[in-house]
Amino acid sequence: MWDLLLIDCHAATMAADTDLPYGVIRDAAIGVEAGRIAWIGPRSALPGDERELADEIRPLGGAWVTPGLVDCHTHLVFGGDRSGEWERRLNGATYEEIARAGGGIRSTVAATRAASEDALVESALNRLRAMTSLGATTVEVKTGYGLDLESELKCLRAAGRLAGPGGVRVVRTLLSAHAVPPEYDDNRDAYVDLITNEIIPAARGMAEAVDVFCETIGFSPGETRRVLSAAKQHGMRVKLHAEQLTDQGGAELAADYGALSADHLEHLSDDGVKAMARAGTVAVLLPGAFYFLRDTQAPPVEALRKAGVPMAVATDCNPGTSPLTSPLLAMNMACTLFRLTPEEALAGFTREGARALGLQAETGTLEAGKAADLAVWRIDGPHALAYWMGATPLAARYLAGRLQDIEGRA
Ligand code: DI6
Ligand code: FE
Repeated sequence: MWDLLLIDCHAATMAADTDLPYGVIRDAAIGVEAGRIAWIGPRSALPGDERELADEIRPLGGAWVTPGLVDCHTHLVFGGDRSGEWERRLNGATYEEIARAGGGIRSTVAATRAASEDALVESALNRLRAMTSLGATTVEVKTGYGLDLESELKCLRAAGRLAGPGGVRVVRTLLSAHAVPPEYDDNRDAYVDLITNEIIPAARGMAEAVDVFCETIGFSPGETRRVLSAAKQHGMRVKLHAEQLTDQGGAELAADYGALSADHLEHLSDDGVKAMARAGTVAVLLPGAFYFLRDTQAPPVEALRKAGVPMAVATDCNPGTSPLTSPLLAMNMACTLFRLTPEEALAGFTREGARALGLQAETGTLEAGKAADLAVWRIDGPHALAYWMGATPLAARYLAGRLQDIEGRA
C-alpha cells in the first residue's frame, strides 16, 4: 500500500530513456511510498483499484507535475548586498571609484566576515524562499565570501541550516578559491596553502565538493590544480568556474580531474568541449551572469550539444554578477540568450542539474525509485515554464513525498 497517490495530472518525467518530448505522460498517476516514487505511469495502467493502492488519493485538478527543480550553482550565503554599488555605477561612478570605496567582492567578504551565522541564515533564507516559491527542491550553495578558515566554516554551517526551514535538499560546495582575501595580497601562495592544508581538511564532511574560480582575476591553472588535488586527496568531488571571462584551459583541467561540472564556459574552446565530452563533465550554463554583465560572447551551445555534453542551467545567485533568484527566469534567459530549447532548459534545471551535483540517482527525474521531489504547476505544458518572465505558476511542491508550503516553510 502506497502512502499517497497523485491523480488527475500530467507528468513531464524528464527521464532520459524515452523519446517522448519532456518524457510526457498524459493523464498520469504517481504513487509515493516512504518518500520515494513507487510507481509512475498512465493512470489507466495503474496495477489495481486506486482506493486499494494508497492510503490517500490526491487529485491535482489537471496540473502538470515535473521533477522538483535543482539549482546546481548558487552563492546563496553572503553578508550585505551590492545593490547600492550597482546604482552608483549606473549613476556614473567608475570601477576605480567603487573599488577605492571598498566595493566589489571585497565588500561582500567584509560583510560576510562581520555577519553572525544566524544573520547569514536569515538573509539566505529570504533568497531561498524566492527559489522554492518557483519550484526548487534542491539547491547547491557555495562558500567563497568568508575566505578564512573560521568564516568559510561559518558559511558552510549556515548553508547546512537552510535545509530544514527552506524545505530543500542543500548540497554544499567549498569555494574558498573564489578570490584572494586582502590580508594575502602580497602572498597568494600562502593563501593557496591555507586552502589546501587547513580549510579543505576542516570542510570535509560538510562540503560535498570543492570549486575554484579559475580565471585571470581568480586563480591560475597551476593554483587551481593545487586546490583540486587537495580536494581529491580528501575524497571530495570537484567542479570548476571555467572560461567565464577568458579561456584558461579550465574545462580541460576539470575533465582531467573528473570534475562533476565546469560552469559558465562563455570562452570554452573546441578542445575544452572534447575534453568535457570524454570525461562526462556537465556544462553548467549561467545566463544570469551573462545578462547582468551585459556579456556578448555566449557559450558554444551548439558544439556542446553536438558533442553530447550534458547541459545544466542554474541561477548563479550572487551579489556581484547575478542577483537572480528565479529558476524560471534563468530558464527563459537560457532560451533567449543561449538558444537552448525549452526542453533543454527544463532538463538543465532537473535531470542535468542533478547530474552536476552527482545526485542523478536520487532526484532530477520522475522515475520509480527516486525521491518524490515534485513541482506541481498550473501551466499549459512544460514548455510554458521557460516562457513567462515573472510568472508564479507553482501550485505545490513536494520534498521526499512531503507537501511543502510553496514559500518553502514545511
Ligand atoms: N564569477 C563571478 O562572476 C563572480 N564570482 C564568480 O565566480 C563574482 C562574484 C562577486 O562579484 O561577488
Ligand atoms: Fe558562480
